[in-house]
Amino acid sequence: MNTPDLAAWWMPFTANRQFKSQPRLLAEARGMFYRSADDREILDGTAGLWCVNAGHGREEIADAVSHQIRTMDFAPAFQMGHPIGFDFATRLAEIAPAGLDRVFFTGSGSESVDTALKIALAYQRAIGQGTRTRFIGRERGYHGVGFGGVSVGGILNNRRVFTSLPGTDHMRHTHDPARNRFTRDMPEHGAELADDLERLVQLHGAETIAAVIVEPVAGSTGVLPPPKGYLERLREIATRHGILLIFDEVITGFGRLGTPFGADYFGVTPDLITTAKGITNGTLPMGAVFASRAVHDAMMQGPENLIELFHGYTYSGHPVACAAGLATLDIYAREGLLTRGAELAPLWADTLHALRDAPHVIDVRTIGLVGAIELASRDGAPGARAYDVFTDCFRSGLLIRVTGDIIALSPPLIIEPDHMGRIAETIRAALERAG
Ligand code: PXG
Ligand code: PLP
Repeated sequence: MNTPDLAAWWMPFTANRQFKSQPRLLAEARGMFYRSADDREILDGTAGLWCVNAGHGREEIADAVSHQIRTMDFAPAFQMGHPIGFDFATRLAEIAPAGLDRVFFTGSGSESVDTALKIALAYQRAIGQGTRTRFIGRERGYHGVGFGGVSVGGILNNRRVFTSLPGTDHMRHTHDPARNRFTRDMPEHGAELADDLERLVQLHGAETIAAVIVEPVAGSTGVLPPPKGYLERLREIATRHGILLIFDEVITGFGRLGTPFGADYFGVTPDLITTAKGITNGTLPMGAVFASRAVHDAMMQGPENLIELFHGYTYSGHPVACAAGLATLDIYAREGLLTRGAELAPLWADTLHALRDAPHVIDVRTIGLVGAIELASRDGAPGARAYDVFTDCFRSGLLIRVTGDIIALSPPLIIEPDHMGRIAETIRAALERAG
């Protein structure tokens, strides 16, 4: 392998100096596998970064992208339009949870979150509720890295250096290992934690709160499925107080739980849904916010010659990303991938829960085709053990994600049972070596 010069790329969410002293480089990808730059096969246990839901190297997407670049590489979407953008929005609306069929395009999950927060403010003002400017997030929430997303997010390291938007507050997270250890699907205990929204209403006044944002299943902070009844309760409290409910489905969207969206899985309908990642199978950067008719239509009231929402990105509805997205939706439909996770979830859960007796394992959580294996931390060195397991797995031919001492798994939705076995065996062997 010709190692590239590593100096210039200041890498994201990476310990740059440590990484560059011992780089892990991926060079090719096909189906369930990467190939490392030193020519080893690496099983993809993370769908890239929770995004390559249909598996790697899909020819149909490559062809659609190539064709679109040749046909029309870019077109502005401010006071202009292009058919493929409308076609893609229509197709997305068809698979969206009922009623959430108005689509605003962005370029990433972080942009989707900022967009949804801004729509919430604009909507509240449009209906004469302009005092509602506050946002409620949740501890251990991840909503990307824009200032809006960081402010409603609940991850200390993502927040401490950066100033937050004023007027944000947080509910408690729902992770309660003492009561809910080794659960499959939704934990039994914790629905009452949704009452934190009621508490914050009592503290700040409902008339100051525009929206509450949560991930239906917190992903990046270690796979935290919602307790039974929690999301229903949150919905009820938000509705009662005129607060918009935003589901951040950047991870749970596009089949991850075995339903098209998390809203479908849990049977709870939010007012806005943020998405990205799987929308193009990770091939091109894109995101979308799905808005309810009520939110959308409330914004379509003033004089028709005025722009209703002063917001948008150069790349909103990028035609090449739309082409990738349409080809992706075709694959999802043809191969039944938006619901395949439901068939595979029981075996996936069995496979991961069988690791409960492996060294250092203190919890296993599974839902849909997501899983987490939580490890006891080494004394005085949080995260060190999981990092060792991560590098060991990579050497042994498996890509996993770790956050703190939690291993997070989210394989492509084309996974087969033998891949699951290989994931579990590789992790077990790494845990046995992990000290
Ligand atoms: N919301 C949620 C729920 C996410 O998971 C974002 C917003 C931001 O999306 P962008 O496209 O701006 O990154 C995300 C992204 C991890 C990991 O290791 C998770 C994400 C991104 C990178 C790493 O868990 N999620
Ligand atoms: N900064 C400058 C100077 C710009 O002109 C623009 C867009 O025109 C932006 C930032 C925003 O870029 P984007 O629309 O890709 O988010």
